[in-house]
Amino acid sequence: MQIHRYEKLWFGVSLLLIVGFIATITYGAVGAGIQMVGDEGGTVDPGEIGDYEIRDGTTFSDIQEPQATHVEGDSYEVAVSSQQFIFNPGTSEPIQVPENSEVTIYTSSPDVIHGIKLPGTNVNTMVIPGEMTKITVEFDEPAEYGIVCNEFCGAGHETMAGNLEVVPEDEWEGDA
Ligand SMILES: [Cu+2]
Repeated sequence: MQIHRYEKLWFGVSLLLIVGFIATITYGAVGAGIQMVGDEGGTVDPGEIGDYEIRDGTTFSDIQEPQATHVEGDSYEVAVSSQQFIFNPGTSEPIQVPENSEVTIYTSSPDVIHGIKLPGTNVNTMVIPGEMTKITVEFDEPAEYGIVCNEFCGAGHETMAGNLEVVPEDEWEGDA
């Protein structure tokens, strides 16, 4: 069978494109270190997120402080209420974590759907009333990050923002 030279060429080019598409999708899914937020945080009564049990004997409200709570080694935890139209903590004073830490953020909403995003990190997820969102992020060096809500959540949505400070180890005043 005779196939025209150009037809062969286009056949080759389109095959290459398909392989390219599959390669970029595969890279995005596994190579770039992007993880989906799981549902292991479980559910929570939106009216009582403070009572959510982080682990035995420690509730959400116990670690809902601007200064991250030390767990063990370099792991820390912080609980944030994402609500109309603040992050508590985060908005009125910055969340503080030490450098070289692995921080697990627990967040939920007592009212409507919000988002939590720390530009420049892997933190970017929805915050849904009734669900506890659990996300882990590593901070290797001192820095300041903004926190923004990226789900439209009402009339004050555009003001819903906060800050997170990664404090140098020698200036860290919390537990280590
Ligand atoms: Cu919001």
